[in-house]
Amino acid sequence: MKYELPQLSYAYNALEPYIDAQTMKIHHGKHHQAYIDKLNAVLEKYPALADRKLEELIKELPSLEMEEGDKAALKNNGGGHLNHSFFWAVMGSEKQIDEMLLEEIKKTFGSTEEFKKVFTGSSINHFASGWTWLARNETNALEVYSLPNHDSPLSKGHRPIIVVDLWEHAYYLKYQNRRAEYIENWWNVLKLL
Ligand code: MN3
Repeated sequence: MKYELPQLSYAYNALEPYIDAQTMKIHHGKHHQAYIDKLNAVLEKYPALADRKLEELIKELPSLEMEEGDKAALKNNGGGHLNHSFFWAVMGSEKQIDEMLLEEIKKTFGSTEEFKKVFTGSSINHFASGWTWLARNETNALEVYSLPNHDSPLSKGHRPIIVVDLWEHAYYLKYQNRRAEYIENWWNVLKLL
């Protein structure tokens, strides 16, 4: 199966002024597309994996029979595809508050504000490229952490709940080096909270 760029459920300018249309256009149309192209290229060499779910391939990566270079390509580009698809889906111009998640966040972190502080702190302190996640761990509890490159909580057996892209291509046009300002604004387009 060839992977294709998922359509966004909103226009490139829908997240303005917090995320600008130009950034969205390049991020979705160029960066995400490039990960998909490279993902398709590496999977073409392994017909036996063609029918497997990408989530499973990422989770089982260490045990897959692939050349190491191809494994790295699958991790980076498969992760790139999954992470971006997930990132687009948690954002929107209209809030769709998940009340149950909100309650659980309050129980786990004390308050929504405290959760945002923890999540923002993790994203600001993360060195170089990566993603900050709210994920459900193996005991079903909520955890906040950042992972490098295009690594995914799926590799740890965790389930992603919320994610923000920390790669400079996600914010550099509008915010340049000001990652903290990007994250602060990004909360406005996270539709779940
Ligand atoms: Mn990105």
